[in-house]
Amino acid sequence: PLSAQASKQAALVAKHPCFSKAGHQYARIHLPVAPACNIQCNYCNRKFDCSNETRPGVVSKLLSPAAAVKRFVKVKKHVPETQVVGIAGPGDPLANPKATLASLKAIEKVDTDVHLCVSTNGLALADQLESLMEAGVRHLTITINCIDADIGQRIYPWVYFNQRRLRGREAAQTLIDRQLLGLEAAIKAGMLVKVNTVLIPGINDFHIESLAKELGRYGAFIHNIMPLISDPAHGTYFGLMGQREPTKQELNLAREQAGQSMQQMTHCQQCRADAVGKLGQDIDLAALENSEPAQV
Ligand code: CLF
Ligand code: SF4
Repeated sequence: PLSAQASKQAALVAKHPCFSKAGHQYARIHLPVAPACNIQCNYCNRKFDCSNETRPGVVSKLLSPAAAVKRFVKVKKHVPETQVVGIAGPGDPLANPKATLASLKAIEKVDTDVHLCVSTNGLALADQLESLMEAGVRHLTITINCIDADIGQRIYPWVYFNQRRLRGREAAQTLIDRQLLGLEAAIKAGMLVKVNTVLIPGINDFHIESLAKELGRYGAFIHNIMPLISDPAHGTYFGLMGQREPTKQELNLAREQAGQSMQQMTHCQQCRADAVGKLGQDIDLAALENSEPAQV
């Protein structure tokens, strides 16, 4: 028989398309309510969506919390399988705590069944965890690309923390410390935590195995290793620096190495911050928005 904790976890996993392949018949909606970010990643171009969770290259239109709830109500009517509401950008949800929390709370009011999900770089997580728990968030993603500041300083040019813009090793160490603090606290609080890692050849590929070991030690639920998208056409810093993307073989190898200590997610679609629908079967929002107005 499952323990109370384990059966609670199983229920959380079953209806989430990202946390288990079995959840593929369910859909998610991302609410693009969070424009600002508190760090800079070399794989991000702030003109586009957050590469935390999103493929760069397409701008998503920001929504106010009120407009976001209207969109949810409309989408839920057309796609009743919508079981998860996620906030994943286009910046960092926790760098926009007002809009993020207002949206989550408003969703709870119109639908108490839907699962709330947040994706963050983790810098502000320890400070925001209580509010997230209070809002009913139980699914969390933290993007952790390394736990070594020498590697981190090649990924993050700056981190804005405690009213100071940090650079170099100090920036990376601060981010890593905050990510691990937040990871530990979130797991302790009972959240189901996924960790996303962007695989960057020559930068963190040799470090994935030890990273995964540490994530396993902390008790993270699942690990999602995503290939870097560095097409210069997207204008990311890595693209401009000539950083290449990993090959399929390199991605498989990293997943195999990390798989020794962490359950691997291999069906990620690197969604936009305004993605809607089942994974890999995104819905045409424009067509939906032009249909009849939502009743709220
Ligand atoms: Fe969205 Fe992310 Fe929640 Fe899923 S996406 S906030 S955990 S509801 Fe999923 Fe999309 Fe991959 Fe993210 S397929 S990019 S892992
Ligand atoms: Fe861009 Fe996301 Fe990194 Fe912020 S955390 S810089 S939005 S990829």
